[in-house]
Amino acid sequence: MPLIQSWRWYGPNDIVSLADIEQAGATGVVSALHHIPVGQAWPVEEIRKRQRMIEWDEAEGQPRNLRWVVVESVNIHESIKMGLPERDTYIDNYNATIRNLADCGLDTICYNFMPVLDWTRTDLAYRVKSGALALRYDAVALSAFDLYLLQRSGVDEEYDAESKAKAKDYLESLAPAGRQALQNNILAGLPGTRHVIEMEDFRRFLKKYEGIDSARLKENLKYFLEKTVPAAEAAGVKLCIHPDDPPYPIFGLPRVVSTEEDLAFVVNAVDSPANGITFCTGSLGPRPENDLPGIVRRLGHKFHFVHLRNVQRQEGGSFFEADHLDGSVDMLRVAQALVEEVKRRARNGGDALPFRPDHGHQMLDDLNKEVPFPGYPAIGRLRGLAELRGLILGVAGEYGVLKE
Ligand code: CS2
Ligand code: MN
Repeated sequence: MPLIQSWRWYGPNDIVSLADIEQAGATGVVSALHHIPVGQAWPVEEIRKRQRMIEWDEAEGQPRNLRWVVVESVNIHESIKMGLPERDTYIDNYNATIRNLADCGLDTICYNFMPVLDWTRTDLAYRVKSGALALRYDAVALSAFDLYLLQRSGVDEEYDAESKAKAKDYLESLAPAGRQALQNNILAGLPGTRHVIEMEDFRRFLKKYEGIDSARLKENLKYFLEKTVPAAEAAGVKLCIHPDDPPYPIFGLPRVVSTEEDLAFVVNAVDSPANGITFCTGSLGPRPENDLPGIVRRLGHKFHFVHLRNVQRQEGGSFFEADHLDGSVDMLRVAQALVEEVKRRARNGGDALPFRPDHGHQMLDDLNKEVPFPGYPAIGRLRGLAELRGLILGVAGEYGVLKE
């Protein structure tokens, strides 16, 4: 198999078991220590504990056919994104985590640089044609929240009269429970936790970011890279930044990892094999001008990790998560470009490239379950992985050669 098939596992609280992951056909596991507060160094013992859990089958007394291949994510403390004086302490902690992971043999670390929120959606149970449930981002719903529930300072000048009218109509169409659900959906975007940010805390964070524009955020990202990439390179670790989701500023917060130009800025900020990219088609996909196969061709040599997911673009910047081989992302051409990239690596002795199905629909029996982590039910991802595996093998002309 040209790319390593991997699967995100949230740890012992995940309703999908390691045995399930083996049955799904993945050999790589993507995991993180979500219980350690952002900013603290990850202790070696904790890392080893998780690694053993993943790789060693206690009941059978033998190794599993799974390896912890990517750490997703080691999150970045807000003071680093904001460029506060205490950032250096947090950067030291980050470097300690890098070294500790390296000591355990873990060499790929994914992170993102989105202020305050991670991915953001307005609907976590949007019914698609098949009857399955998907995550959706509705730009009108987001503006309704922004204008009339959050009531962010200065928000009034940011929307034109037409958008305000649409947002108002939308809000009025919602019952009180619907408004609450909208708020929860938007403020629940931290993968691996069930934590929903309180409105007041969110307002406080937004206030702290006043005066931080995209130029400043980029400077802060560069500063972070200048201090961490050398540590990563020395430890033999590859850092790989995950793009913004959605790939444009929201709530007045800048986002600076949304386009090919942004990705080029990151890799040029510090030129090192330790400074790379997590290529996520679902995050870059909502912007039609993002030429995904072209990005693979031009920047693929900097990829350390790949997320494959589709989005169906809708009017005005809205989108929903479509089936992996359906929607606006041309997954065939992306797969072709990725296969070219891994063939190039094979010729030059480069590293293997892990990918995972990023999100999946809630479908079949999973509709009867409570899925604790939105976007991460078993069956929709199993379907996604199976389709992507077939596509990649077909494109590579390796159908039937299921070897890593
Ligand atoms: C993930 C991201 O669930 C997802 O969409 O791809 O949340 C990703 O884990 C982080 O942004 C990476 O730091
Ligand atoms: Mn992703």
